[in-house]
Amino acid sequence: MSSGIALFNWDSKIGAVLELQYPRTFNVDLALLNKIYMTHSYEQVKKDEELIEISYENKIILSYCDKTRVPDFGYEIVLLMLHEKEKPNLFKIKEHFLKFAKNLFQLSGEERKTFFLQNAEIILPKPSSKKILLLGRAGTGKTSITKIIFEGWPPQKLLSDPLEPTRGLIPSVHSWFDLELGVFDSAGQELNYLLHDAEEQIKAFENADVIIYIVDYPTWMAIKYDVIKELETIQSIIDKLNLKTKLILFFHKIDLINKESREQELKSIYKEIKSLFKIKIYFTSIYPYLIYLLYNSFYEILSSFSIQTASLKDSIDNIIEDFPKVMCFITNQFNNIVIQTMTPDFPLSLINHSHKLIIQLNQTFKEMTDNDEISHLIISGKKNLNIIMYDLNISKYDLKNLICVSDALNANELLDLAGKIQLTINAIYN
Ligand SMILES: Nc1nc2c(ncn2[C@@H]2O[C@H](COP(=O)(O)OP(=O)(O)OP(=O)(O)O)[C@@H](O)[C@H]2O)c(=O)[nH]1
Ligand SMILES: [Mg+2]
Repeated sequence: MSSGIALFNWDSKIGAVLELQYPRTFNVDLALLNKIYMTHSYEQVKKDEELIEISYENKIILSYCDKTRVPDFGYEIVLLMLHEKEKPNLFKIKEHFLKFAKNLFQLSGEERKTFFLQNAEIILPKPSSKKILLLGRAGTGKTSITKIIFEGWPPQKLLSDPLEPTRGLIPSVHSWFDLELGVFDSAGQELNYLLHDAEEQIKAFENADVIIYIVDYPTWMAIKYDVIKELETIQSIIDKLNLKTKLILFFHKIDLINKESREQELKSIYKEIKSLFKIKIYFTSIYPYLIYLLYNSFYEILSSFSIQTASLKDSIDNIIEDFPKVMCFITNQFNNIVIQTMTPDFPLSLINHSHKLIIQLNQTFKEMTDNDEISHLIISGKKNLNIIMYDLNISKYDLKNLICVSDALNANELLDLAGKIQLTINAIYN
């Protein structure tokens, strides 16, 4: 049996009836449900809320029953099954579980079901870990990217004050929602050795969920065929070691391409690489006016791993779907986009424009919220564009700002919508 959460009631004729469970594959055996029911019903005289902890086949089980409700609703019990290894976190988990259970029983029918499914995965402790390996030639930008995305370094500093070349394989651990990310930065100067030494290959590639190969524009222009060969070698190592690793290409420093011909040139580079490899390609740069591309790339890569991101995105999607031309995103302390969503009618031409505006505003907004008691900022364009930045400040999950953009709603309507989203986020995370 794996970890999970379930809600069941007790029917005096048929016994335990499972009402809801999470994850869908969570299988609780009837013997266990009987045991839990017996434990709660044992002391008939006690009529309060009960949170009971039992051990069962190397698992910890918390079960909650509000006995004051039994005369009206019968025995309704919610249980949480955990691995023994969660013991050190048990106090915190109990606190969350109790809150979850109390709220759950205040609801009924569809509302209860929705609440259960939206919150179950949040309280279920499951920090899944992922490994990202960065590969690429010397000076292509691997360490700069790592510093910006995972440590919040300002891009300008990395451009004006470059880093020393990396030596060896440098691991670092970061948390991103429910994920624990192991990021491995490598040394460009040692790439050849890494790709051709069997032991080094295993050390670097083993358990990697994603390998990001970074090539910068000047390197591509100078030694395109070597780059292609290198990508082939990387793919063949993945195949040889029989790994499930996803290979992704970052085509970096696109700021160095002449602005006038950039779009055209990127199109033909994209076509050329795609004709050779079936891999995802992201065009990136750390230049401030293009950095949203880098943020977006990581947002896309990381959100495909995280159950929590998907669930939060779904909740926001449900709220905005009835509104016209809305885009919404949530940033973390490093101003990285961690959730992004939009209605299908949001004008594509406005996406980049809004991103750039918001990047410019981020620092100012941060200073305002740090120094003054400011919770949100409204920017109204001369035409229809309205932007609202909300200070979410949910530091436990590293959610900083909620940004809502609309090309159709007026400032008040958008403020209303942002308020609704904020309430939903708070309900999930607090
Ligand atoms: N023009 C431009 N320069 C960049 C960009 N990103 C990084 N750089 C510069 O590229 C140089 C190398 O960056 P690093 O991050 O140290 O490169 P690396 O891939 O880690 O290099 P090794 O550690 O030797 O493998 C530095 O001078 C950075 O300022 C970018 O988007 N555009
Ligand atoms: Mg480096």
